[in-house]
Amino acid sequence: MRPVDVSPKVMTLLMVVQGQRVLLGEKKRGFGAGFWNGFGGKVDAGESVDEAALRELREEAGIEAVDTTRRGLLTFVYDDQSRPMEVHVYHASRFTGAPVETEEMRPKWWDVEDLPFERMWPDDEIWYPLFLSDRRFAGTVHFTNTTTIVKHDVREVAAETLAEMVRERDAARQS
Ligand code: 6OG
Repeated sequence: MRPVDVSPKVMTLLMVVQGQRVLLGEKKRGFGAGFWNGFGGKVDAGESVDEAALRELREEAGIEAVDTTRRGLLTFVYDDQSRPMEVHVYHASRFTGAPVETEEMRPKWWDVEDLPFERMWPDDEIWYPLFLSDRRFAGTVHFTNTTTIVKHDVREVAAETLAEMVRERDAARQS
C-alpha cells in the first residue's frame, strides 16, 4: 500500500500595503472562492518560495512587486482535508504595473481601517494586526469544516526566528 502523503502543501500569500491601503483580491474560483485575500498559491517544483510569491502576484494581479519581505509562516491544519497547508506570508509596498482583474482574482484597494474580515479567512483577524504593524509572526491554526477555527498558537516572533524556521522548512523539503 502506498504511504499516505501528509507533507504540507507549500503556498505563498502576498499583500501589497501602501500607507493606509491594502491590495486584496476577491478569489473567483478554487479554494477560498468568494473570500478577499492576498495573492498567492502553490510553490511549483524547482521554484523557490520567494519566486513563487512574485509569480503568483504577477499571474493573479498583473503586477511586479519590487520590495517583498517575509512576514509570517502559518500552518493550517484541517480535520476534513488530507494535507495541512504551509503558507509563507509576504509583504510588499512597491510594485510596477497596474493591478488588473484576472481569471482568478478581482483586485481592489481597501482601507486598513475597513478590511472586509467577514468575507476573509477567519484566521486573518488573528494575524493581520501583527502583519499591519510590521511584526513577524508564526504559528499553527487548526480548522474544523475547513473554515471554523478550533485552536491556534499564532504569535509574534523575532525576524531571526522566522528566518530560522524558514531555513528548517526548506531543509526538510529537500531531504
Ligand atoms: P490557490 O488554491 O489559489 O491558493 N490561503 C489562505 N489565506 C488566508 N489568509 N487564510 C487561510 O486560512 C488560507 N488558506 C489558504 C494560500 C490558495 C491561496 O489561499 C491562501 C494561497 O495564497 C486557512 O493555489
